[in-house]
Amino acid sequence: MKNIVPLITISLFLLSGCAGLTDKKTSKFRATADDKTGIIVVDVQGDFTTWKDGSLAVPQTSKRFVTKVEDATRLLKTSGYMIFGTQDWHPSNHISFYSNHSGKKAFEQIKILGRSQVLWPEHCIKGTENARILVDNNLFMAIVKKGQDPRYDSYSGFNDDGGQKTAMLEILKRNNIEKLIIYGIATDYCVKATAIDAVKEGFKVAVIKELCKGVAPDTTKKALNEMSNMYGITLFDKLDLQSIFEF
Ligand code: VGL
Ligand code: ZN
Repeated sequence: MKNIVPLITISLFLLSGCAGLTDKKTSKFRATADDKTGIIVVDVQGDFTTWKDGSLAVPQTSKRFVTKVEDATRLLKTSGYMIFGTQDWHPSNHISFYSNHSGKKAFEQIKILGRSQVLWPEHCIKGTENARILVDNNLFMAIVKKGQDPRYDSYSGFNDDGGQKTAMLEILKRNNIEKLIIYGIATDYCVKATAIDAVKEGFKVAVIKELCKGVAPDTTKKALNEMSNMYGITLFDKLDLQSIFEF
């Protein structure tokens, strides 16, 4: 009988502790990540940045922006999230380069076998300095290369336009990921395509707006609306660990 009071006290203490761990709403003191949530950093490569004077430099991609993305990624990694990356990685005869279509200019849109293709300046040619990922490579659990087949473009980190899968889905599944936080370059192309394909593969998806930059304002606005309204993707204005933990 003597021992019962301390026992009850200890049990109540343990119970409240456990509830605190499982109830996300009361987990203010818990900084560790939900291990079902992964991060995808999309195409933060020299050729897409003004910082590195890239051939396809997206507006407002200064060193300051890239540093912000890297700091955010480091914070997420330190908080326990697994970080994945995508890397545009083209051969020089890639179909998306205007220089491989005689008489065409950069940013023209053409039809190839019924698909519409934007023609880009040569960018992210495999093995070149400006194809490197500018975020500390040590932060990544895995980096998935895309756009390696000269015949197909691949904005999405999951599949190319010919329907060929990358290793992304396999890697995420192997790591038991069910939810994804996505950001990077460019909002209106590779971030959008990667986020939408992630939804199609069954992941719950959020995009962090402040950690993305788009090629053009109109397509960026459209992309954000489409992601949110047609695919149920959550848009966070900025990185906030608590909102991501509760996501
Ligand atoms: C991208 C255009 C061409 C992107 C890649 O990363 O958004 N855009 N290749
Ligand atoms: Zn590309």
